[in-house]
Amino acid sequence: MKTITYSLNLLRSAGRLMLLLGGLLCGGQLSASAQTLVWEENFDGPTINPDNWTFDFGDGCERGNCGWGNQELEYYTSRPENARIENGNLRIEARREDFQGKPFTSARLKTYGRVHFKYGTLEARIKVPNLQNGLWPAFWMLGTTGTWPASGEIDMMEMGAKTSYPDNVNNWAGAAVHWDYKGSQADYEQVYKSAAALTDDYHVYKLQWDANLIKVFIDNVQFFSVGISNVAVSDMEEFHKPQYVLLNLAVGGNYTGKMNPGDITATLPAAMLVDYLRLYQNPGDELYLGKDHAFAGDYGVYSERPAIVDKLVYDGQDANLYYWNNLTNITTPVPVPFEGSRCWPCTPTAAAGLAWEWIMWPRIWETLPMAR
Ligand SMILES: [Ca+2]
Ligand SMILES: [Ca+2]
Repeated sequence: MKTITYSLNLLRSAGRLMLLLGGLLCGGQLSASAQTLVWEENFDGPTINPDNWTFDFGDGCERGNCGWGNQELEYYTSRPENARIENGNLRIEARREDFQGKPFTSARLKTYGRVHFKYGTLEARIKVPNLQNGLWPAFWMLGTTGTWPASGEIDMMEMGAKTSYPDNVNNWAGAAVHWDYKGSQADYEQVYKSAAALTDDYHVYKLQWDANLIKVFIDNVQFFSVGISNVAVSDMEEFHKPQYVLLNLAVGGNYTGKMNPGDITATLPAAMLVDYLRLYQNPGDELYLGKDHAFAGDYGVYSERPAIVDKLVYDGQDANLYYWNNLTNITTPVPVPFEGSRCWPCTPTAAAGLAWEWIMWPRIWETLPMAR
């Protein structure tokens, strides 16, 4: 699920890096049975758990990346129409509807800020819809640091590739890694071809990731492997840093080759169902759970006078809540806005009484549109 498209594709266009990687691709065994279940999401609550998930919104233009770098045709929302819990599943639903200037809606969920990990075995039980024509479901990961592709990307499952049309689109699944190789985008992909349509039922898509190898399986059949240990040669330091998980159902775009709304002939609404995710790790593997780093207590916008009528409503899904300061550039987790000299002092010792309010108020006025 590339987020940005570059013209240079080292692995697909030339043998140079392929040869380089050839020496890195090898067997090797991970001992999944020795690993411990450290995180799971069964989607069995009444609503999507904000401890585990947040959303990407819009068509990508909001972050200067229209079409999410792939000329996708959907607008992502967090509305129940596009993402909800149903019968113990996460249901991501693509719909045909005009919304904010786009002809389709869908959802893209991620564990950013909630669940980050380095190394482990991650499996997800997923059922994808009939993809013909134009749907693009994905179960994938991005690095928590760096700008793509230097953030690193691991795709455990993508379906709907243009190369699988017209006859095999429901039978092909791809896995891939994308990274920065000495200043240029590098990609490596392998495809799983199933005799039966993968869209007929649930399948377990699994990543095994350790310091030596990234491997991907469907129903315990391995179809992808890449060696990552020789960082000096492969420039794959990206894959030795924590990543977070994404789940989405895109409509159209470069991967599918369906670039126009009229090309999308799939029956809609269409749903990608996720029964569960489970993460197993060895001792020493990194795991960051956002809920373990949450601060206790009450938070809000306070004033000594007058009383604030409007309230800041934080639901954990549609908004991010940041602490601003002008003293320290907060680097973990990133990105956290750092206001530098543009932020007035607002520590308890900076002022008292009326002066406190004078100092606080302009900053709040500027940063909270709902207060106007
Ligand atoms: Ca790199
Ligand atoms: Ca479930």
